[in-house]
Amino acid sequence: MKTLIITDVQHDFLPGGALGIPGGDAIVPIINQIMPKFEHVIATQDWHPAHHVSFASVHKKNVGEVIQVGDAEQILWPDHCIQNTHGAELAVGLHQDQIEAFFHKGTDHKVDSYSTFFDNARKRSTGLADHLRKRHLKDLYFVGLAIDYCILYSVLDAIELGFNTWVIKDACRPINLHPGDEARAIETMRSKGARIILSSTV
Ligand code: VGL
Ligand code: ZN
Repeated sequence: MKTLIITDVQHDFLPGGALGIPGGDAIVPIINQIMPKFEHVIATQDWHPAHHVSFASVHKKNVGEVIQVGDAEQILWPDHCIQNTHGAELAVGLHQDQIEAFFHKGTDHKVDSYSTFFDNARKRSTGLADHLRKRHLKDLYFVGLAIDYCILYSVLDAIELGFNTWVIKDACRPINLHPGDEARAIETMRSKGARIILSSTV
């Protein structure tokens, strides 16, 4: 059965948001249009406590700088997707009646989390994999933001966990912190076995 994973379609990732992604709002009608073609729909939310380790403000550094946190590199972002704020809510225009479960990531203030399955230290699971396995949901279609972070790392984890994985490219957008990040993300996902498709072929 086909499961749609709507990834981080939150106000802070839309144009005008704290970490606004160009064209982020343009994917909302596409997602709404294809949603009825899926038997299962799940949404994820980047869900940070205030003063999260990934915020440049916490370290009094500039957005985009990279620092060392423990043995991991951490890219510094603007304050974004703070729990229970408007910026962390799903886009107003997104149809929500078909969404059967919500999963939150980035909740530990000391560890960032791009994948919707595990935090970046791979210590904490969000529970998504168990949820899918219990229901025998094996075919995952990813849409949302951002294709070069959350989608990329979620897809790589999904493949490693044994799920069949598709990325609906025109229903995703990149941050493109470095030019070419989107193309590299797509190539990496494809080379690991993800199928990259367009919404018109779902
Ligand atoms: C994300 C940057 C910072 C994402 C989350 O979900 O793609 N990107 N936090
Ligand atoms: Zn984040």
